[in-house]
Amino acid sequence: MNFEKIDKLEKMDINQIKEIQTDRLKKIVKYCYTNIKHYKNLFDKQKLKPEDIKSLDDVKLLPFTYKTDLRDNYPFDLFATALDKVVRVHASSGTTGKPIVVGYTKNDIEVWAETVARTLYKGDVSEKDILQNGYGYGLFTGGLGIHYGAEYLGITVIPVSGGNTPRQLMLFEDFGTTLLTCTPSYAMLLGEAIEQQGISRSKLKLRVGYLGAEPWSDNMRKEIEKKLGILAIDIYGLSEIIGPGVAAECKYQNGLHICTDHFYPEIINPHTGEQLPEGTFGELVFTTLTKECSPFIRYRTRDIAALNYQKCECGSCHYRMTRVAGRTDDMLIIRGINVFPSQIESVLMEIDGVAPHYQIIVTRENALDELEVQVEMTDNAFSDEVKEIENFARRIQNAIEAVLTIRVKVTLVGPGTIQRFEGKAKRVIDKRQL
Ligand code: DLL
Repeated sequence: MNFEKIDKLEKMDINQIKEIQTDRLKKIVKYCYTNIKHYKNLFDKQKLKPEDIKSLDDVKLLPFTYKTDLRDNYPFDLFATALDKVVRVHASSGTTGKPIVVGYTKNDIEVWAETVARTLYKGDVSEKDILQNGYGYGLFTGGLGIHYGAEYLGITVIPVSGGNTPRQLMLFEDFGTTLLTCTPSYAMLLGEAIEQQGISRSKLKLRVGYLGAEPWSDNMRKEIEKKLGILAIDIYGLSEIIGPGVAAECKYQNGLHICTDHFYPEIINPHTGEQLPEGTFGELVFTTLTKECSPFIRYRTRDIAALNYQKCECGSCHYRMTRVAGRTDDMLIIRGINVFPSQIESVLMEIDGVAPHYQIIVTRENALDELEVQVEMTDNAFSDEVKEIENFARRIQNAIEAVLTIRVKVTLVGPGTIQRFEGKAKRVIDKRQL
């Protein structure tokens, strides 16, 4: 079902892609100007006319859209269509106050299903596959987004949502689940539960996991692949742009292919707004090229990544993004040094005896920032010998300090102590009053 269509979209050559992008860009700019007051005001202030946008290069003339614009226009003021054309809304909770809201027309839902289908397609799927969807159903885009994409390909969906781990394991065994979709932290938890229950992996048919919605490292990927016996594919998306379906790795696991005929990507310097060349890390910015209800021009994701324009081994010419290296707003500044939680995770995952669970705690004492990393030990590494534990903690501390170049305190905790997450993990607790 729809496989041929997806295959064609994924195998378009670069000239075809650029032609479609240029045509769609011109149309969406005019559409936003005509249908959304916020954009008309911005364009008028800048003395910019939709007709000034003639090529992809002209994207840099366009104004940015920020998360605060969505918050300021809560709930529906940025919608380009009347509510009677809107068939669904989703919302993503911000760290403060009201959520940000996005709407979908019938056509938007169709495009979304197609883009998620393109994500799933990358794992060599067929109608025979059975997908267990562990992303939360509800206002979060993960559950329903994946669901429609899987149905679009005729895959059997188990809409189990997140949580209730014993039931998840039962369904793996009884229904013969082949594809798993959930956050990487939940996949890890499921892998551990399988080990703890002594379920033999030969009894499971799990083959591919489509994991995303939160940052994770390559080392964590290896751990998950080993525990679940799957190919773990990194999938990326955000509610503002559509939800899941924005980008996904193929089986070569060498960057995430963006659906560039729907979402036009740029990397910019987050401080100056200037476009950055291929391969340079900066803030990822997207212009939606086809959305009807919630189109956005140059949306600032705050996610840090780089772009790769080269054709992939899998044959796709759609630009790839690296895995997300951090967020401009997740970056901790500790005693003046930029620290990304992902750097700490990478170090931890390379050390034997460390479980893939940790918590980063930042405090400020006498105007001095202190960074503490609580690290969970595996059963094997856990010891009653104080000296052994101290040596182990020092080894971890040295490894982290070598990467971050600042002092850290490492606290080792026993197996099963650090909080587990069924959805997105919260790894950083910043207690500073900044
Ligand atoms: O997390 C959409 C999604 C659902 C993606 C299911 C993948 C799978 P939001 O709740 O709006 O949407 O959160 C979006 O999550 O800006 C990133 O910071 C982060 N994020 C999403 N995917 C990844 C990933 C969904 N693969 C925000 N790696 C984004 C790192 C990710 N961060």
